[in-house]
Amino acid sequence: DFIYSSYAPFTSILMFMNMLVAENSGLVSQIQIGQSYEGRPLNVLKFSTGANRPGIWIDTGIHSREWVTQASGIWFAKKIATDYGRDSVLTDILNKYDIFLEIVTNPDGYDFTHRSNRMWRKTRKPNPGSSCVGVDPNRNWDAGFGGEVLLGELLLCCCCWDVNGGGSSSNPCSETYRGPSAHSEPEVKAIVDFVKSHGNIKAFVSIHSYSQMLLYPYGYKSTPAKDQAELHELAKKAITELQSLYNTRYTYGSIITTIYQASGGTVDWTYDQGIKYSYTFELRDTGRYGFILPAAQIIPTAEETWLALMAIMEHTKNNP
Ligand code: 0X9
Ligand code: ZN
Repeated sequence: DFIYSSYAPFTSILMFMNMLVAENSGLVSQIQIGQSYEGRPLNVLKFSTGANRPGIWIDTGIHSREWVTQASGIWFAKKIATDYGRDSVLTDILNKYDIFLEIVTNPDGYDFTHRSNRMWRKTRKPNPGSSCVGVDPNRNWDAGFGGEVLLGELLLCCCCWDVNGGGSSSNPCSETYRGPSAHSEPEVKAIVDFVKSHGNIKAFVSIHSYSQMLLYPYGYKSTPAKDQAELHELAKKAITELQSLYNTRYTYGSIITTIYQASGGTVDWTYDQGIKYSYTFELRDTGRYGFILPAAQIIPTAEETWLALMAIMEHTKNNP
């Protein structure tokens, strides 16, 4: 059986997904929404108990080095398959909503972190005219793409905004390189096309590490989201649930006020598409181990995060 308490390479995760589908064929299926630059499948697990349901989306691993997120995604998949028909709250959610889970959202990067460079974050597409590889897939979305110049920056720094101002970089060698154009990365475009063609996604949760934060839009501008009050209250409830298990403390708030300005981010785009419950998690820890979180923390991290996800999904279900 699959070992949930260790970090698995890409091919083992593909085998895990195939097994989960084979063992739970009445509940779980697999959709390939596209392929990565290097040709790996972009597979999404679909948990569904009926036709024409609204959807809840969860992705992990869009930044490849954030290994606890892909590992938690695997645990969530098993948890959903196990709890359906046993846990009344999850059963109720799945009787009304489909859940879509993309575990390895940046497979080329993930494979690279296993083979060559454990700290690789970006995609693996070459950049013409540069020896540096890859785009930050969390700066590549069409939401304030390229960055909005804040008033303070305008006053203090009238010419440097294109270097890194506005929450992304134009330099292909930067870890926050936004890419040549919005949705230039196939890994991002595949999700964009999926969300648009589905047309009825009600919650979108994009999972990163680390910092122990639960964040909602916006990241590219300081204007509050129109649902800020509700998003804030729900974030508070979700982190309270999370903390109840192992006393892990989270901060929460909008991206720009809680972490930093980040433009072209995933959940800003989904929110502007009309998906009200758009959230980003930053899982454990707060910096002791950072991205290299010991494998002994995978299961506790997944367990506590699941409580927060359940709070978000239940609220989504109760507020159609
Ligand atoms: O910088 C990022 O992309 C995220 N932090 S991380 O350490 N995981 O790289 C935070 C960005 C906030 N989220 C969005 N803009 N969606
Ligand atoms: Zn990240």
